Amino acid sequence: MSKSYSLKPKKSDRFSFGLWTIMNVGRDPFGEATRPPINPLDVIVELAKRNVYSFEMHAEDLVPMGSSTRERDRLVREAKKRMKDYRIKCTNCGSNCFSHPVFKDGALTSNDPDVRAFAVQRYIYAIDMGYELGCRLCNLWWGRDGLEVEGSKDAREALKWLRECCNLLTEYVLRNYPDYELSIEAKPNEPRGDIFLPTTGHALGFIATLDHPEKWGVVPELAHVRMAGLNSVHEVAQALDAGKLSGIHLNSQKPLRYDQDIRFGTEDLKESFFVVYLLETSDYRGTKSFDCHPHRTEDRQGAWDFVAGNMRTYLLLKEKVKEYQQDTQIQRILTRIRGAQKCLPAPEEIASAKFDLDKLMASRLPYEKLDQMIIELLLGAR
Ligand code: XUL
Ligand code: MN
Repeated sequence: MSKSYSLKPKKSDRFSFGLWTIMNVGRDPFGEATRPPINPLDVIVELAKRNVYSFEMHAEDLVPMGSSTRERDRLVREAKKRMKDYRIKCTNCGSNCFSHPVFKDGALTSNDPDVRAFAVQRYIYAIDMGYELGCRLCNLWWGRDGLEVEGSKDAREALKWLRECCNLLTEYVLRNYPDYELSIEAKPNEPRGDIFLPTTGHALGFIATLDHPEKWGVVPELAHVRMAGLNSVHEVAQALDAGKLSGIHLNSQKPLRYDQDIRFGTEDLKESFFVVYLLETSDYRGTKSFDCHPHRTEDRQGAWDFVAGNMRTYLLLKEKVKEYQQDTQIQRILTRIRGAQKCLPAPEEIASAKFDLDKLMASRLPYEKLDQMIIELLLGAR
């Protein structure tokens, strides 16, 4: 079946993995680690060997919090050497402002201004490190910025604090690295009961209120969308429509559950297909980054099977996109359904127009047929 499919990842596919996805040791809230730890420098090399284009990281994935400047410089030097020797880039360097207990009640929205300032300092640290590694994006996932006890924070105040911190980071970037960009990765909950700005749409609305909205984009994550029971295709489409898709986190998730972060495509094949369709048919030129982790039943080798599987599924779906575009029956139905698209006339003309509702109601929309064709295409039956 895969005879004519090209399923070997190429640098030009622009695949990416978070260092943290491979460094994941299988720990969950109810169980200890099931895999031995792996050094981030080794992850960089192993990803590169598999033709992965880039990695994403939190500064703390490479340089643990509390490291000396000397140790930081050594690790950054070592990372740069491997990146050059093995040809792999860093395309996002954020900060882990969620693991350390100082962030137990939030980072950029802690009620304590010193904690908020410390979080800004951590993001600045990440931006400096990213720049040194040739990266030009700092993606903010503010996992601790939320609450469980509604009265514990004033939600309007929290938004003000987020805005203040985002503006400070923009100011820093504009002064020091004008070509650097920032982005927001939204998530509805976990680890907090509720996280502020729970969806990409919320983030886009918020970005419009910043001092320099043009410096900010969004990084939708498919699993985060599905955790809220929403449609990941539409979320990515809105980011593209706004010209703000800075990156994407591809993975999979059973809807309305805890954050499962499973291998791309496994739980939501049709939605994944349409996300690939969007990415491949738009002017998006960013990375296709996988943010998930191997099942905790896997050992270290299993983590590399997981890496290969994510990329292979994407490439398969990309082949399916080609087949979808070349399928004359599917395209004929699409033309019939969408063919009558035209701009609406002036509102005054609309206001006085006569509509033949019987005729409008009578038109058949062959969605049963279309959907079955898509299913059969994905199942390899067309
Ligand atoms: C958490 C999540 C993070 C961010 C990076 O759900 O997606 O791993 O992508 O901080
Ligand atoms: Mn993510």
